[in-house]
Amino acid sequence: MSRRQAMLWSTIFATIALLSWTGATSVRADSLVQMDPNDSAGRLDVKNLAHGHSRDRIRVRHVVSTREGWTKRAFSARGTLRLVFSVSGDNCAEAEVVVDVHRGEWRARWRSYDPLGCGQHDDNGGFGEFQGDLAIRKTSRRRVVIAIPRDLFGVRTDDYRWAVTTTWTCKDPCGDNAPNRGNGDRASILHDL
Ligand SMILES: [Ca+2]
Ligand SMILES: [Ca+2]
Repeated sequence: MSRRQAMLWSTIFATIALLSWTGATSVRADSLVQMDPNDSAGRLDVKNLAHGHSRDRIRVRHVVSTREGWTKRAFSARGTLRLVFSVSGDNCAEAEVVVDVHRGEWRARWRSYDPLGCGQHDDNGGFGEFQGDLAIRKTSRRRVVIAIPRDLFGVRTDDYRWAVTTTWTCKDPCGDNAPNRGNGDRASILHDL
């Protein structure tokens, strides 16, 4: 096994261990680690994404890991982080989770996104009202875990996909889409709920 392969497996095992540790998530066949290349400047260059379930399967856990660390203060001033979701089978995002800092604490909120689908924005610019706060934990300088109740995904859970979009204010445009076949309007990691 090459050194690079060894490092990759080390990362995968570390993430699986994290999933097990953060709320007793079971490692199941429908858990996944999706790597993303070093393809962005700024501190929110995504290294890998992971998902899994809570033991009771009520919540779906999403883990975003970056190559560099980021503090709450720096993120507030310079960063954005969004998870986008498609549950309608068209691979176009129609919901998102927006991460921010509110009153000094991490916050993650769900809202509908482009509900008419595939870029057909409604009178609200495509965004619905935020629906409550989700469970979010910054488990290290480089990693955040967000748990989403399955109920939010609706009844069509056979084609649930997600992706992550980040931005970071820096000299040149900074930001990342992960995986690279996803972007702000597409969600391409298939997750069997
Ligand atoms: Ca990346
Ligand atoms: Ca990327």
